[in-house]
Amino acid sequence: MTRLPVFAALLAMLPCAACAQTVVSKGNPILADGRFYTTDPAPLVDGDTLYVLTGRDIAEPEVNDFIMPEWQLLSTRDPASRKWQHIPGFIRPENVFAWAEPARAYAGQIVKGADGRFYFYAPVLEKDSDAKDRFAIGVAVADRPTGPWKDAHPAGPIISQKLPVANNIQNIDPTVLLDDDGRAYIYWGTFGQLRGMELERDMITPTGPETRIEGLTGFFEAPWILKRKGVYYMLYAGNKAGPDSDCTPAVYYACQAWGTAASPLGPWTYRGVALRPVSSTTSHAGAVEFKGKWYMAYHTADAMGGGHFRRSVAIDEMQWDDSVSPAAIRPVVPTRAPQSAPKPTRNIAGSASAVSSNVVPVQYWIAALNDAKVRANPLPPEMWGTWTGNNPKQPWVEYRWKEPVTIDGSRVYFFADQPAGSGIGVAPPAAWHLEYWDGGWKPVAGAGSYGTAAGVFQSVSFPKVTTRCLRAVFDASGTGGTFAGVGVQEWEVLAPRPRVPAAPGVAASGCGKN
Ligand code: FUB
Repeated sequence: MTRLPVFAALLAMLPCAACAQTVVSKGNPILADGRFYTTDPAPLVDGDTLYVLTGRDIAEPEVNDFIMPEWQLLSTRDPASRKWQHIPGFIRPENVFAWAEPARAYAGQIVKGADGRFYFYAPVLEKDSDAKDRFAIGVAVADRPTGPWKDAHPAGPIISQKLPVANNIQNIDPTVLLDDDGRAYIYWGTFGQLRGMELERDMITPTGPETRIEGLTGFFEAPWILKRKGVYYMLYAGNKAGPDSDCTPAVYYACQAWGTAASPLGPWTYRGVALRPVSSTTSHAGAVEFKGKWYMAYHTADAMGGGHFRRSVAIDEMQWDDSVSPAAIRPVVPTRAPQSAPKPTRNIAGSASAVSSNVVPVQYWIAALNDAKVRANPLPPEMWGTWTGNNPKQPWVEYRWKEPVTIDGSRVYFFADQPAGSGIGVAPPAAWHLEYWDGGWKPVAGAGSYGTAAGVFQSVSFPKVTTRCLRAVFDASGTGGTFAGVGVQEWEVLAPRPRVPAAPGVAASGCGKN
């Protein structure tokens, strides 16, 4: 061991209350200036303080990966005051668990035990394991939420692909309930696999059996267990996707869904959606009662420079509907810190509603067309696309405005994972053009040549037209009746002069028949 890890390990043994920095937040996300991204919130109430354990994303903006070296701690005595204590660098996996690798400090939870001590359930990578997936769940213990923390089970994890029984899932996202009768239950899992198991009263030792939890429709990951008025509630990231889904239109995104059970290991019943999809593709939440009010903490991509892998914790009140049985979680209304006024722009696409010729496959999201975001390394829902494996020859997208608009330009940003001319994958279109509605669809005259290369904006300008509906029509690339998909990250429509953007469009009726 070199000196540095010894020093870091010694630091981990010190209580970290002294490392706290005071932050006065402007609203959600709590830490919004992009210096510290906070993820995977796990709230905990102890006495007069609300703690929120969080992870930390440090991925560069174009990196699509969870680069998460450590956990952080936020705490407040009054969320309405917006005054928080922030302990960055709170715990690192390798400083507490000798058997763990640095990094991948995924979603954990701190729970107060019946003995008054605090138990930290942490998914970490096991250093020396030949398991196919080395994620495993360790438990650390402390006398205070701020630590110092020590491994409560130094022999290694309590759950892995080998323990307490063999499983082939990714063992992450633990959540633990200490029931009123002193029995404790742990739930964990991701990629649609949810497990539950009783723990001994020591909060550490699995008693088994490891149970598959079924009945929670669309379960993807991030379970959060809570009990209220004798009913067990499970919040979770659900990704049941589709145009008519109550959860999410695009499969990469998730809602916070919830279900209930009359006993801790089920059977469970799906009940509904507690939080609509947020701006990050992952949705991870925890809910607690604090000083007579319920709060849901969740993460979003809303901080400065934020993204799907640069997430930040927000907190809002969560209300119950006690007029029904079991009591229902009312959908949480997300709030944001006041935002500065939008800058004037010629792009009026944001005030239109978008439709397309295709039934949009669930990996894409048509809302990406006019979200004013272009990314170097987009995920599929950051674009509209047609790829299904059997791709249309001439798809189109259409903007509809509530009132006629006068326009004289447009810009399209194509996505491609195949070269021009390809008939497979997603390729730049062979050609495209604009049509506007004027009692019938008419090609926009005088637009000159339409560029097709992907990865840059392709601009056209043309003499003014006034219309309520505009289409971009694409000739898909390909030969012999086999066509590549078309992908568009952003489609802008330009008015002659900049103006303050109007509010996002409400779906207006179409102009033509289809
Ligand atoms: O932060 C890493 C992973 O992303 C968590 O474990 C999941 O719940 C999701 O939020």
